[in-house]
Amino acid sequence: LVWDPACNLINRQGWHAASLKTNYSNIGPKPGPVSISKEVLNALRTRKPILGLETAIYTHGFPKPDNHQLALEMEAVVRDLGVVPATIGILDGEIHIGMTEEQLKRITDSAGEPHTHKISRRDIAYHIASGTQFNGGTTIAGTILLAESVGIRVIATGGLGGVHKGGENSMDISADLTELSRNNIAVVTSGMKSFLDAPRTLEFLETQGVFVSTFGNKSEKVDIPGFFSRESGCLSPYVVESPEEAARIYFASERLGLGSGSLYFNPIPEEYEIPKSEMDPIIASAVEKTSAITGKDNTPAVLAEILKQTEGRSMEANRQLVLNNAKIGARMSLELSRLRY
Ligand code: PSU
Ligand code: MN
Repeated sequence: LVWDPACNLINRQGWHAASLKTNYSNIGPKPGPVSISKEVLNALRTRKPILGLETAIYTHGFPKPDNHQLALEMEAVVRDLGVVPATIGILDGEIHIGMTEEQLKRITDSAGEPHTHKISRRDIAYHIASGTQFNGGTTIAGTILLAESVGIRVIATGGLGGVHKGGENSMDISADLTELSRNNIAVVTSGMKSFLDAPRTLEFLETQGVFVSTFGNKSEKVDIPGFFSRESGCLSPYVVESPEEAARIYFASERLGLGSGSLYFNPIPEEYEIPKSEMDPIIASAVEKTSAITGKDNTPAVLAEILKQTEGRSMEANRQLVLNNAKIGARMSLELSRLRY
């Protein structure tokens, strides 16, 4: 990141980003596609801790109007801990890093509309080149790459994409995994649902050099979590005991210049857990019913079917775990600031 004389932020790719559009005349002939909110820009300048937040969960995970409520709550829990939230997504063809309340309302309101798309790495350029046509909820992959491009290093999310069951034939492997491997970033998530192939996902992440850990007690064997349930039947390669320890691990990777990311699985709080034995048949049936839907539409279709089959019960679990992840991510970001400066 460099600062031009007009105090605007320019990232490695040469995008410039300004919160004040009137400043564009000072920094180049054309405005860039990234708009950083005043609050986030100020936090970057003054080295305040920031936490990046994804938006695919609002556009393709949670139904209206709960998605809007959740977006507000996510920002509130982060702010309560003294960290600046940076909700990341696309509105009217423009990338936003940090959204105002009005912008959060607009992106959550546009969930389910035909011009609101799910955005991963491969989708971004098209949606920016198409003028003001599209809104976009960024997946973990999309959020990682945009956060990293402006220097945001910790993001909190709900569920991670992975290698789909039968992925050895279909080759359906979420770009979340490759994006984790190519950016120096720390991601907090509550695991992947059992419609994914957890062992193959772990193998893939190992090959890609991604550090994988789960919050828990080092003296016990700890599973990577299964999203709605704390167990997955699959042991976590590493166990970390606190957000502060997680921040130290991430900070070491940054100082080493590894250039690859790290994952911190945070199991759903016990009181909100839906047992694996209860979720597994529902998920199996959801996968079966949506098997004809391929590509990027598959994950949202499975999620919608699970919501239907749990009669909305999965939603409260999802809400609680993602809010908890925001808290843990915020504490990591606080500690990272302390370690760095
Ligand atoms: N799993 C969930 N909830 C979600 C997602 C996955 O339980 O909201 C979203 C996340 O944004 C994740 C994306 O990054 O789906 C993965 O999609 P795909 O499998 O198409 O890569
Ligand atoms: Mn996929």
